[in-house]
Amino acid sequence: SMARIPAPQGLPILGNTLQIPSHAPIEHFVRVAGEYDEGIYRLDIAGRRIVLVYDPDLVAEACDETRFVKRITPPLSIVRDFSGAGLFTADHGDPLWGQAHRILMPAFSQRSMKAYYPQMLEVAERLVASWSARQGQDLPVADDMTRLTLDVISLTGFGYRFGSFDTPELHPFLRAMGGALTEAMLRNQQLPLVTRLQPWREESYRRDIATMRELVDDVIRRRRAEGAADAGAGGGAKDLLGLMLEAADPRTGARLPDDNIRDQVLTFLIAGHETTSGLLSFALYNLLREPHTLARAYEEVDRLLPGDEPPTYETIMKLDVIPRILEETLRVWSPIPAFGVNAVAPTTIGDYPIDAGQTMVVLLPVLHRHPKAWERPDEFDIDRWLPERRAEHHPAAYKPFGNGERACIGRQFALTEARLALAMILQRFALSDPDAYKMKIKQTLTLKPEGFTLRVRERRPHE
Ligand code: MNH
Repeated sequence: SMARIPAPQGLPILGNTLQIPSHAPIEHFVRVAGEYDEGIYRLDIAGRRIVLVYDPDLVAEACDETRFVKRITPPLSIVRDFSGAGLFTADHGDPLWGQAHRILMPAFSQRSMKAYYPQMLEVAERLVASWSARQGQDLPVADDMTRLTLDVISLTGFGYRFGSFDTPELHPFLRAMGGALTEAMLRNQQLPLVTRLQPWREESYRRDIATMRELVDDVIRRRRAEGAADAGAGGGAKDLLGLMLEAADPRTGARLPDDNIRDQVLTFLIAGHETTSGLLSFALYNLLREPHTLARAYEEVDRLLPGDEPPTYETIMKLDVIPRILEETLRVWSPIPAFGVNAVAPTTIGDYPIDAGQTMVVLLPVLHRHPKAWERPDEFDIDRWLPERRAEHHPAAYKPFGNGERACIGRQFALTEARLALAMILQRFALSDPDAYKMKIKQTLTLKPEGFTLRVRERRPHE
């Protein structure tokens, strides 16, 4: 027998639109989830119906790719205004997705991570040098992690230097990106009429998109001027941009059209840094609150990286405590808090009927702390990620990188970069948080801790 999907009461036409705080939609969705033990509920937002799922058994069904696929619906259809048919915002079945995916896959192999390592290290050294020069000051964690991750993806992917640690202000690209992502989030929850009533927003949205596009054109122009032969220090023609400009799709023989290359460059500039920055910021937040785990991390770093020498790729791959800190951080604070899939045909999940085309939103903060899947879900416990305990995990209760063929292509890249950055921070610095920061989430589609600062002191002061 069929059950009814529970739903909070809404208004005629507006549905639940007015109940959603415009700058904190995810916090609201999580709060509402607390009222529905069913693990599923629906909302009517700005004329669309979405079904949110967070019971691990129901999520397992929503992750069945024979019945649910990624369709570009809001907010991703809005992000498409600037990222076009880049990998993130390409529709299921778009041939450009397959072409770009096959061309770029080799750039995300383990071998490629090793090839990027010297450049990752170069940027991580800029971070620790910058922190060393600012000992005792309040360091803006999310801003500095953004400097690190933006410079890493642009250098390894495109041979392009932002030089983010050279200036006290963040690069204009970041302000434009923050503005555009925030606007996409707001438009997702607004009737188009309301957006149209505020024409200045359209104007600044267009300006932000133009700023990002100009940067992308500059990245591509520089590479074309250098020529592929001597491009980039660490990999040249084999980096993301080199592959896109040179390589043909192994299946169809087709090359990527120029406008798609621009969409991909912007996609990677955004997707390739924003979330990893959040991961590192949340990881540092967790470490300051978990002295026992922090001590274990220092013990590991002191054992594997005893002197002042920068870590090698091989050492980074030997780490065990730090990667588990990252995995547990992605459980309790997933930088991407939700992803969407759509039903290909009428179906059911659990006892609930689902219409063809229905958008399902997998709500990660609730899934990742669901008592059906996790013991003591609110505890930060890196030993959940010991090999012997992984097997006990519910197979659908952990999705920080999304699902199936549309899961994150940059997972290894992010985890390699984050291991390195955390290891170097802990090798060099004692951390403190004299203001005892209280978590305040800032959402611009992705999540970050807002206003989080920490202080550092060299562990082995140089004479
Ligand atoms: Mn990433 C897709 C999370 C780092 C490039 N990424 C996704 C999705 C999630 C995600 C979730 C699926 C979204 C959806 O289904 O709509 N990504 C992360 C997290 C981190 C991350 C939590 C860091 C931590 N991502 C990175 C990095 C890169 C990257 C680093 C690039 C170097 N991600 C992508 C791309 C996609 C994606 C590209 C789209 C993949 C596709 O659909 O083919």
